[in-house]
Amino acid sequence: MSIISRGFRGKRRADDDRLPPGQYLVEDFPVLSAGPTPQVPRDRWEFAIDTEEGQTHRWSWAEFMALPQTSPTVDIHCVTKWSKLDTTWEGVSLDVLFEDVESAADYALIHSYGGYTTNLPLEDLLDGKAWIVHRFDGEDLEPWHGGPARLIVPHLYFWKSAKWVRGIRLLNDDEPGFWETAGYHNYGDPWREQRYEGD
Ligand SMILES: Nc1nc2c(c(=O)[nH]1)N[C@H]1C(S)=C(S)[C@@H](COP(=O)(O)O)O[C@H]1N2
Ligand SMILES: [Mo]
Repeated sequence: MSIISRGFRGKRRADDDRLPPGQYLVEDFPVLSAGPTPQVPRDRWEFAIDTEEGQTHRWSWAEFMALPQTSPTVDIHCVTKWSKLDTTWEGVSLDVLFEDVESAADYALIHSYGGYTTNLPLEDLLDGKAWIVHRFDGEDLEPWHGGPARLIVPHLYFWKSAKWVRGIRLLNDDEPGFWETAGYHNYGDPWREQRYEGD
């Protein structure tokens, strides 16, 4: 066995540990959108969190950009089976956005410009697990990847990472979103291969 092939296998093994069951690695960045790309000018962009008690917390683009920014590096896993390692983003942790939000809700329904929705337990957005990002790989987020800003929740299948995010509604009772209504798994943990309802 040559040194080169041993080195290659060594790297493959390391990456394989980071690959959930049934996934393959890609180097490019595929685009998956259920509809046309909404055009959202930054001066009309706003983001809102609505609580189950009817309180609204709102940010303009300028207010959002003035919040503390972080640069997560994460692996992402699409239910169509591609995974991409070490993607680098810049944006605001949901922990920052939820700092002044009082809520006893257990569930969140994410809303996007263009009408897309996706649901998840509120706790999956908190404690350093999710961000609203506006830059990818050192550049402003391209419109087809969700710019001006998108959610990323990398520990769940990538359909939970709503592009063109507009707001979050907090709910006492879970409400399925776009793909969850269409037969995809309600939670979508890639490590437990929760692709479809019943998995
Ligand atoms: N608003 C919106 N967000 C979305 C989608 C969509 O169609 N609309 N597709 C989801 C799916 S299925 C995936 S895999 C990722 C794709 O993100 P990308 O196009 O940047 O790769 O976005 C998710 N977020
Ligand atoms: Mo996807």
